Amino acid sequence: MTKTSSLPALSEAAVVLTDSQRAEVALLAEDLARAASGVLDSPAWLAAARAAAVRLPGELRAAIRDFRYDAGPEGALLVRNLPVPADLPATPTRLGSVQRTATTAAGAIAMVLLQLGEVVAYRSEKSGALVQDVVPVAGQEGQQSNAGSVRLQMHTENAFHRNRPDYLGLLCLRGDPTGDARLCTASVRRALPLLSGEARRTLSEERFMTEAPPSFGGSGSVPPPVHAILRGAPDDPDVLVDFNATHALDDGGRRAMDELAAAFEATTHALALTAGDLAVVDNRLVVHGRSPYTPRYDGTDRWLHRVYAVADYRRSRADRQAAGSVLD
Ligand SMILES: O=C(O)CCC(=O)C(=O)O
Ligand SMILES: [Fe+2]
Repeated sequence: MTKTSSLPALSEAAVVLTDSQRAEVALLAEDLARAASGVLDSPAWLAAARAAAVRLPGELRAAIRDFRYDAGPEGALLVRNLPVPADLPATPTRLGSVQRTATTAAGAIAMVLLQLGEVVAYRSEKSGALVQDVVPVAGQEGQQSNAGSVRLQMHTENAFHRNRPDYLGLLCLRGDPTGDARLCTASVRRALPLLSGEARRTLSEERFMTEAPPSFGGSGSVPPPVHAILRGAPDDPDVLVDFNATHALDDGGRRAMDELAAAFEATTHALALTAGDLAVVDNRLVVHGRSPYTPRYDGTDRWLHRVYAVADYRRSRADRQAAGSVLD
């Protein structure tokens, strides 16, 4: 992957927990594993997780607070040395695998995301579980989904959804034993200066459509809404695009999307996550994807936990039944 020389590695700006901070997080997460009978998706467990989150080590809370204020030029925060059990079970191999019981790792990722906003899940995705597994699944190799292993195109998470997450956390429980799988992130703040004026203008116009995946019922007979890819402040816009699901309505739009793809390519960070690494992505500024790799499906494959958070919980209330955390 090409890189501009001025791009600092994400790992250079990482928050690396000391071993005593890691032990503090582990203690909080172990307490949390006993709360609400350890049932992750219950309101009582979430309440306990919110209470525990404010007791995370001060340096970590300060870093998250700064990131929430402004996610910086890279729009991503890497936290390393989080507690992940040494006696990890085999990597799940089933489609739609989720974490329903409160483990140390699940507690750790939930606490960090709860310091960024409120955690949410999607009823149509991974059965609405708050902590999801990202694992390769046999037979899904060619899918543009987290279960696939061909290159996963750069995307805004749940780009088609009006309540898409503001933040996405990916915690590595087990790294890819081949070392090939890399989480790719690219920030619109880095890509913008590489775009021509014409591309910027075109991408700021409502000349694009993003399809919902079949798991969300596709777009049915109603065409998806037309939208702009660059949104908000022209000098510091948000980005909304999925290079697999977003289509331009005309040739000019297609050319602008090609330019944007090249600008992201030139500014991509590719990170081989290892156990205890948590990548937090600001989903308004950053697109992410994954390099291709070769899973073995024998329990030793790459295994991530994924959690979503929104900055404004109230805004999605009409789409959350009984004030729960699952979005329709
Ligand atoms: O496997 C990865 O590194 C990223 C997968 C992904 O895009 C996701 O889980 O949302
Ligand atoms: Fe994703």
